[in-house]
Amino acid sequence: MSVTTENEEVKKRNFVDEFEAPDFYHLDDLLTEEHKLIRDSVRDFVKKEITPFIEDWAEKNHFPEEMVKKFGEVGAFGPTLPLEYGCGGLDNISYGLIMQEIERGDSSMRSTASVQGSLVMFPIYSFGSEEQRKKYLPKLASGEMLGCFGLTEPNHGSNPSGMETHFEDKGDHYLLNGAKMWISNAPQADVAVVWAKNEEGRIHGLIVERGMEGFTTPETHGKWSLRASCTGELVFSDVKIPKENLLPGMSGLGAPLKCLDKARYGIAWGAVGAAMDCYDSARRYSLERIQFDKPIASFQLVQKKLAEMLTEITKAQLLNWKLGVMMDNGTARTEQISMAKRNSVEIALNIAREARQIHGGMGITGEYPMMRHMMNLESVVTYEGTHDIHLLILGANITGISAFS
Ligand code: TGC
Ligand code: FAD
Repeated sequence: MSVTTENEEVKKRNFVDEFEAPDFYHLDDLLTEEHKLIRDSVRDFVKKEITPFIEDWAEKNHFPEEMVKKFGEVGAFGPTLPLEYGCGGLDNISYGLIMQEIERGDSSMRSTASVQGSLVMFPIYSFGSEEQRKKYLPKLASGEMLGCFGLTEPNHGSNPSGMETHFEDKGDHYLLNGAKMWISNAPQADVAVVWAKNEEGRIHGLIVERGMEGFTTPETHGKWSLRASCTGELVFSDVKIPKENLLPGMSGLGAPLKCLDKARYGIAWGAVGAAMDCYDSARRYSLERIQFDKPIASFQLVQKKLAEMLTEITKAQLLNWKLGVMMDNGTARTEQISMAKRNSVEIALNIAREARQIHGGMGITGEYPMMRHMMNLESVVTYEGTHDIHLLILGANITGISAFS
């Protein structure tokens, strides 16, 4: 995107990605050499493959399909799943750092990666048969296949237990009917992990493949958010599902919620990446922009904004790191993940707004990333459990009283 402005210097500077990550409390001291290597290689990848193009993709509402293979090459899909399936075999801190760096580039790109890794590969690995793992995981890890995750329905968003999508046992196959809505990657996906009820009303995961008769994926148009991600519906009209496509390992709402734990953890890191990008842009702009014969960085009100942004980023980085340690030793609870997802998205949205203000009028243009991050974060604050749903998950844990039932 190009904006008509006389300030050619500011324009020229922004053709180069000058991002410098804030690390005020030396989080690097808590990372291993391998963590830093992974983080730095994904950071370089984002500077080369995402930030030079993202404004254009977002402006044109374009999902760059070629990124799917590239994400596979950089190891962004299923990084914590075992090497034997072509995955990364990494720990959860590495996974978090990868999500942070990708979302520093753009939330749409992180969405593509986290849906594939945490919501498609993770359930196939955790609840799938060995045949299903071998059939799908290597192709999903390499980006040869793209997947999507169908939980939300037109009438059931925050309350997925009410889902209407259902399947019947027809002897040698299942017959699937219903519809899912707001599904990331759907229009381009080769394969969908779909949650549906059986005749007894028990929720199961089914693997639905593109090309199955009666299965369509209409695209959702008119989004002002996540414009470089494709979103759509999944429509099932008497779709015959082979019996071997049912995920045998777990049933009940707990199964998709387990996947959401993994994905929400990734979002907690990712949203901090978006916040870091906005903060860094504001810091650099404030040092260059002269008003009243001084850099605007010299004004106390601008310094206050920057100091508060850095404080919130630092707190969130430390929260995420500790949560990652708990994910790795198996002690992280859903409520702790809710707190981190909720906190990261809230601080990122606030920081995007404050950073936008520091850029003055220039802040509303595609020359700078804040408006794009801000619009993206309006989806991030809604999907994978809205801000208020996460508050109520915390509230139920604090009081022992669920606000849902
Ligand atoms: P509730 O009664 O609390 O729980 C139902 C059953 O599930 C069990 N459970 C869990 N099991 C494993 N892991 C977890 N984290 C679990 N949390 C709960 C629970 O023990 C119970 O088991 P059982 O055996 O007793 O039946 O369920 P509820 O109906 O009251 O709902 C709870 C609520 C509202 C918190 C939950 O449904 C929720 O999280 N709603 C938000 C929906 C949501 O997050 N949707 C996300 C859709 S996917 C998406 O947005 C992808 S965007 C991706 C991108 O582009 O990046
Ligand atoms: P609703 O549930 O209708 O909520 C509307 C409002 O009511 C919210 O503010 C909510 O907090 C509030 N509310 C609801 N219940 C309560 C309550 N008990 N107490 C207080 N307030 C309440 N879903 C998938 O399955 N797969 C995907 O890949 C996927 N990708 C998405 C991509 C995008 C861009 C978007 C926007 C959404 C995506 N979703 C996906 C769906 C997403 O998870 C839902 O939008 C989200 O869970 C909220 O559901 P809803 O939109 O139906 O809102």
